[in-house]
Amino acid sequence: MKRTFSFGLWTIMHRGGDPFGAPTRGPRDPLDAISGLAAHGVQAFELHAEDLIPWGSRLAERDDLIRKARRRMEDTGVVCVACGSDMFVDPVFKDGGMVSNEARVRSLAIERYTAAIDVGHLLGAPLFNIWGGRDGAEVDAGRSPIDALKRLRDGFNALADYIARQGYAMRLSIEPKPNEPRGDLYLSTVGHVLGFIATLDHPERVGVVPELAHAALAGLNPAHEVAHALYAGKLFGIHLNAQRPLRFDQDLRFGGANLKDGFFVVKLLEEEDWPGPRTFDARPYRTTDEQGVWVFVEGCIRAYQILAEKVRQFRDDPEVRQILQDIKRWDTAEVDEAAEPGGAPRVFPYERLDHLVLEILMGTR
Ligand code: XLS
Ligand code: MG
Repeated sequence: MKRTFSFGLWTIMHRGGDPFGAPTRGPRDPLDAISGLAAHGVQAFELHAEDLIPWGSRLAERDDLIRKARRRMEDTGVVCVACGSDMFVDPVFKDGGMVSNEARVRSLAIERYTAAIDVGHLLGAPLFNIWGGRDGAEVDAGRSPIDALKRLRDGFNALADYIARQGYAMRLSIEPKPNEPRGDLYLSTVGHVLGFIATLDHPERVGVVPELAHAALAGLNPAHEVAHALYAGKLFGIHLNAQRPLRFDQDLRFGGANLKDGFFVVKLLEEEDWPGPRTFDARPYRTTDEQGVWVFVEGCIRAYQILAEKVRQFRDDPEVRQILQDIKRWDTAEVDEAAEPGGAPRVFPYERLDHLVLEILMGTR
C-alpha cells in the first residue's frame, strides 16, 4: 500500500513562539509552504482555513486565495486531506466556541466553522476536523458539563447538517485532547469522543482524529487510543507527533520521544492497512531556523518509514514468529493440558518478546 504523508500547514508555518517567548522564525507564506512540502516529498496537507485565508477577509479575497492555492496544488500535485479552523486564537471564544454560555458566541462559532467548511470544500478536503481548543473550562461552577455536552451535540449536529445540505463530499471528525489551553477540555480522549458521537443525530457522519501527544497528556497508551478508533470504524485521521509525560503540550517531532509508543502506533496502522494519510502535527523546536523546518519535515517522515521497516522486521523475525505462534496455540483447546488448573502454570515469554522489540528498535538484531 502506498502511504500518503501529510503535514498541518500550521506546523511548518509555526514561528517558534511559545507562552514565554517571541517567535524565532519569520512568517512563511502558505503557498510557499505547499511548494516546500512538495519539494520534500510530501503529498498532502491539512490546514486551518485561517492558515490560508485570514479571518475577516472579504469573499473576493477568499476566492482569490483559494484560486491561488488550487493552482499551487495542481502544479505540485499536493492535495488537501483535511480542513479545520483556528478560531481558538480569537478572544471572542475565550470561554468556548460551541460550549460558550453566550448564545451569540455559540452562533458565531457555528458561523466560523461553516465558513471554514466552505473553504475545505473548495480545496477538495474530504474531512473537516475540529479540535475545539476552547471548549473546556477552568471553573466548573460556571457551566454544567452536561450543558456543555448538550451544546456540543447541538453544534456538531448543526455542522453535519450543513455539510449534508450543501451536498459536500466531506466527513466530520473530532480531535480529542484532555487539557491545554483550557484547564480541562470536555472532549478529552478517543473514548469520550466515541461515546459522544453515539449521541449525535447522524453518528455515521462523524469520526475521530487521535493525536499521539494528546493521548500521552491524558496518561494513556496512544496505540490503545488508536485501536479504539479503528475498532469502532471511526479512525478518520491521525496526528502523529511525540510527547514526554507530565509536561505541557510539547508537539515534538515524530520520533523525538517515545519510540516504543510510536512503533506500536505504526504497527497498528500498517498491520490494519489503514488507508488514511499519515499526518504530522508537531512543531519544529524554537531553536530551529527557517531552513531547519525542512529537516524537521524530513525527520518526521523518515521516523515513520524507519518504524514501518521495524514493524516488517518484527513480523519476519524467526524468534518473534515462533513466540507469537506459541501464543496463538494456547488459544486452541488441544494444547490446554499444559495450562492450569492441574498442569504446570503457563510460562509467558513476554520478557523475551519485549526485549526483542528493543533489539529490533535499536538495530542490534
Ligand atoms: C492542538 C491540536 C491542533 C489541531 C488542529 O493541540 O493538535 O493543532 O490538530 O487544530
Ligand atoms: Mg492535532
